[in-house]
Amino acid sequence: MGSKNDWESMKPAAETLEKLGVQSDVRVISAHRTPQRHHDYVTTASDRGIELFICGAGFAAHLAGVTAALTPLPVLGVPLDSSALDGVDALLATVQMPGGIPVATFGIGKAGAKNAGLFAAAVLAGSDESVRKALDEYRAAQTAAVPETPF
Ligand code: RP5
Repeated sequence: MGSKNDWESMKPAAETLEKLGVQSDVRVISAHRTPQRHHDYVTTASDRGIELFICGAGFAAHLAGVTAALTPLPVLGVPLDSSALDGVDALLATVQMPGGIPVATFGIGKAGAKNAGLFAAAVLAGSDESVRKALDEYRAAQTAAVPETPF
């Protein structure tokens, strides 16, 4: 995420991954203010066993796009509502990638972060049976929690 203040919005991604038994490495890395940290972290990620990135940023959110420029690994972008434009600026910056450098973009804020966690797990489930099982159980529990009537 681009700043420490983004953690509140991005927490649902980490919590969802933890619930599904997927290990994550949470970092504050700014595309604009810590470009060298960003470059070093992303370009050495494969060697550390990282399989994909979830990037949350607000304002002119370049974190996900620049991450995608530095790695062939999947990049999931979560636009955050930290500016006067309530995240619409970050949404457009994240989703409107030029052809050739894809960023899978989610909704603004906490719901987007949660879905990014679920989507990341779905990607990993293709090659990890325990994650697939955890996702099945998550869905079953979610369904069971929906009452048939509001009374
Ligand atoms: C912060 O500026 C935001 O919440 C956002 O993530 C960030 C963008 O960070 P930079 O990458 O531009 O430093 O206030």
